[in-house]
Amino acid sequence: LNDFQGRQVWELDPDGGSPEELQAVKAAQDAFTANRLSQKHSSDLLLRLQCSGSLDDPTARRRQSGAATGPEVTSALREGISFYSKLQQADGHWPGDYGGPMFLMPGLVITCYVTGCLDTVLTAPHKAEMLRYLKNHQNSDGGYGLHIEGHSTMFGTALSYVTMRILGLPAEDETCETARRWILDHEGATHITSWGKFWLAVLGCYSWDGMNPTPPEIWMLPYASWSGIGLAHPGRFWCHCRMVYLPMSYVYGMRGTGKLTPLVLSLRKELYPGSYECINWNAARNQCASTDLYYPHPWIQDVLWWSLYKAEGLLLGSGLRKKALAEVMRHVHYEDENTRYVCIGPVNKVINMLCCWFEDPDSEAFKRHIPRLYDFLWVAEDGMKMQGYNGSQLWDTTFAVQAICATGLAPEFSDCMRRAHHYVDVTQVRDDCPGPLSAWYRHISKGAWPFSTRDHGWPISDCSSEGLKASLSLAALDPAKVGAPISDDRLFDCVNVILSYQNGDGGWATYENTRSYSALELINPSETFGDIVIDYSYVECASACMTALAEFQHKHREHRSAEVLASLRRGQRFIEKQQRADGSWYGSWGVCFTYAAWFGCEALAAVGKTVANSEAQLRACEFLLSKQCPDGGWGESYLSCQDKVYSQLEGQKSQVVNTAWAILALISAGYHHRDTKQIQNAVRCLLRQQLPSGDWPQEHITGVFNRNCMITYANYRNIFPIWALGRYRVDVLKL
Ligand code: LAN
Repeated sequence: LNDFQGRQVWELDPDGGSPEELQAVKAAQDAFTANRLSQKHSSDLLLRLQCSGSLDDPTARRRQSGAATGPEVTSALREGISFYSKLQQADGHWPGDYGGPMFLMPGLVITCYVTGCLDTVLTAPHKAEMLRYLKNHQNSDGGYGLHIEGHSTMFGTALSYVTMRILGLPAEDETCETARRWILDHEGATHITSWGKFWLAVLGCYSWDGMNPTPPEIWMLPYASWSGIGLAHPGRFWCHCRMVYLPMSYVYGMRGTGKLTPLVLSLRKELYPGSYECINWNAARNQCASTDLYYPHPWIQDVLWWSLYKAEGLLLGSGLRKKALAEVMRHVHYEDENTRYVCIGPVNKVINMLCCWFEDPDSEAFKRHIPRLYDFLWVAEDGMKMQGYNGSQLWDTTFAVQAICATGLAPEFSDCMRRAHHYVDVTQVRDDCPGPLSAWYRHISKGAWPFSTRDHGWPISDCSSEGLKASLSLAALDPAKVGAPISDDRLFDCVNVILSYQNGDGGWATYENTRSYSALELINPSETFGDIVIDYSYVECASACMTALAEFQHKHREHRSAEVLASLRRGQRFIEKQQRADGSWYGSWGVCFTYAAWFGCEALAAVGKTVANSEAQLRACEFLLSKQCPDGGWGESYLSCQDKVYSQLEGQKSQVVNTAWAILALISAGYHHRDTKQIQNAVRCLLRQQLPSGDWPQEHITGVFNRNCMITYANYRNIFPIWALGRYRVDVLKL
């Protein structure tokens, strides 16, 4: 792993690795393949081997029965932190596997194939590792899920199938054969979701007539809200939705399709039960396999898409279309240039690249996209995957800093803290994007922190807040050892960003303010993702912003104090309103109710609420305690996210990450002043799970987005046990 200021690029080192290390890699790869149907999660062993020099026996535990005494907890923490500090890179960030979704790599491979750069971008080892990944993540029924733990879907299966074929597997290969059987048994690839239709159309094995329109002309609608229609302007969409449909509307609007190669012609035969020529494309527009359907189209979409479908006859090739396409490309270039060609996410990254190629195959813009493809690739023992972002560098680093500081042992790890400080320092965004911001539908960025790297640079409410909290924690350490604190004016800029992000409902959304009404969700055409159209207020984002403001106010009483106080009061009301009758909060970005409980309790604690003076805190704790497993921990299934009800893992098996979140929630609510028995049981559970090296095992997937798609946070298994044990050590054991 070659890294610089958070940029992560895996390169093949032909002379790398001792014979023992190479053998360990091979053994880890084989073990994954042998267990792939029961253990779908890689443990990021390539990284851990590279950094720590050896691999643990994942079945061996550090101690048989951990007693939650001071010396036991402290030594578990020392071992946990020293192991984890070995994974830190020289630039100060913690890298880690950020894979999980199965629909991303196909976009990259199809884009490279269509633009003719497949063999220059992907070397033979890249392709071999990608194929290893695809073979490993096939479900037992032959299909592929939306994400690595999910049931088979047409979206996952048809796209993975096409990817394997492009990467060189013959149709007769057994993996291909079983996947193809799944596709044909489920009525063929016309039943893929709309984003899948898009990729197949780009490749040339699906007709543009079978796609509901995404006309670029929507960018020319008036934006102002008094015009009514302005409330549906794409500039008001959630930035991820906006930035995906932007380049998609360009490719759709010009019907961008690659060359009809023999492979493409053959795929036309392989993907459908009948003949390609006889497909009814108009009917195919609205076909979607029941396995894929998470958000079915409301009837209003049928009316809307039908009208636009008819309008396409007039728009295609018109002067208006030309103008709209040019306008869209201005925004594509702006996004490319302001993210240094990383782009906001893995979907628009490759569609933007495709747009640049369709606009001009010899363009500088297209060439600049290529080196940034590698920023999204990650390799682990399950193979090479495309990640959900260019990494989670800043996010993990700010959590790691806060976790280690919470243990009271940070002075023993001052080298580690100094490096982390450096990363937090260089990753803060120091300027806004070029203006006028409103013309580009952008929020301010000056003073914010992004999720991954400075190069990426999109500001986020809760990443800014975690960046601010980490900076405050670091400022409390010895500057001679960890470096001079970030200056006050830079912290003030961050506070300014956080305050600017608060919504009318008192909550905070992700990258921007909420810009329109939730009724817009009626036009969410994705079928498989929920709540993508606008940026909503979230408990997690609100909590992060509130705790950051409260901590900031502690140290800087004088700065904008009236505004900060008013903001905290409005935030408190939002958090209380979001709490369900049973005391729980629904988590949108982690699994799920245990994740949100941590945020909910922390937010209330930030405004002085504990179980001693708050009904809401007490109900939150009682909810959590009602879900504690017999082994003392918590084990929540990802099904909680899609079903929106608490879902226990089979066999009531607990997970270290859920357990740690629950402990953090209970302690922040002050539950330990009432009773410590349940918390102690949970702490013992974390101690028992620790591996001899100080690591914790990788268990089920812990991240989520848009209700239905899961994403891996490989660092969480280190960060949260350390954080929870640390708070137990300081707040409960008073060490
Ligand atoms: C992320 C990753 C980080 C995450 C947190 C900061 C943890 C969260 O608190 C706020 C939302 C945010 C920023 C987030 C939003 C959705 C993202 C960007 C992702 C989960 C990473 C990948 C995902 C993105 C939408 C994937 C591409 C798929 C689409 C449907 C466009």
